[in-house]
Amino acid sequence: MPTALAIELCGLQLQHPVINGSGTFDAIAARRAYGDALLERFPFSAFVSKTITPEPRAGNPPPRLFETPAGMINSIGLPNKGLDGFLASDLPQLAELPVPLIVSVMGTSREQFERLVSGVGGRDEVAAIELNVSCPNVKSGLIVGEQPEETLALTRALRPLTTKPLIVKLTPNVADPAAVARAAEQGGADAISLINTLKAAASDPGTLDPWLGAGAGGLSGPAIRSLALDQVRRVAAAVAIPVIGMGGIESGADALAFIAAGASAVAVGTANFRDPLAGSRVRDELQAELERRGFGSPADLPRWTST
Ligand code: RRO
Repeated sequence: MPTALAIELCGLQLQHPVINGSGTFDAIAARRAYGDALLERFPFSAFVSKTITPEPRAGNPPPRLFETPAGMINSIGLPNKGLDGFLASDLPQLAELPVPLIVSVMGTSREQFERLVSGVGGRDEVAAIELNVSCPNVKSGLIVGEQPEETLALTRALRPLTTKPLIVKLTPNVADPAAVARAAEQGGADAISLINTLKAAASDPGTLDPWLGAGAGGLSGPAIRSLALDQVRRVAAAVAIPVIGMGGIESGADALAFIAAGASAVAVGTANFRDPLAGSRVRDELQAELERRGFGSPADLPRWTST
């Protein structure tokens, strides 16, 4: 019997466990490039938007990218149209995607987060909200997610503002991500996603100055996969809510490892830049892997956390 990949993730019915990492797939540009073919073969079972902020932002000065061995450093700096621009221009287009929409939001204060969650949470087109408390490229972007007490207070304050599922996106740049995850769960989060990028820097080989315009950025790709797997393992063992695992996932075997480590769903990020259909390939390979091992569904896979 073929493996059934469908899962339920904090109330969302998903056709398979593979979604995208926020900011790694521009669905609006992809629709322009591929037309309705994108909708017919959409690579992910839910779409996570690029993070938005209350006001428009231009982003960081260039250069914004650096290729590393087995990875990439980004210093994008959250360019976006702001909440009003997003609701007016991006949301109607993202609502045409054939999968549930998760909107990623980031504020630099509790009030800003409240504005974002109220603004986005009231829209029928939005299935869930991801709270980005882990951006390495904006001053104060990391502060909440580095401290369990701050994460608890923020999640608690936002929880009553919406009935939509709240997913808290964690930074790997802390000693104890499980403590932050527990705080988010205690504050009322419905799921945890991790990892965001690791703080990193690159040197211009000629001048030896910092390569990135902002001085430093966040590392992603296969270079961080083992670290991500360990953090997913630790967080999944610490909370009862579902965990969305990501960090350098490029194949069905990678996805399977994250699920075995305790993830309920996985996200493909950096791999999308090289291959916009990476998500579909990971899904197909995951299905083949599960079938080869005789599992009827991802939930049947024994978890590290249950051993
Ligand atoms: O826009 C970015 O520079 C960015 C964000 Br918001 C994030 O959460 N993680 C990242 O690596 N880059």
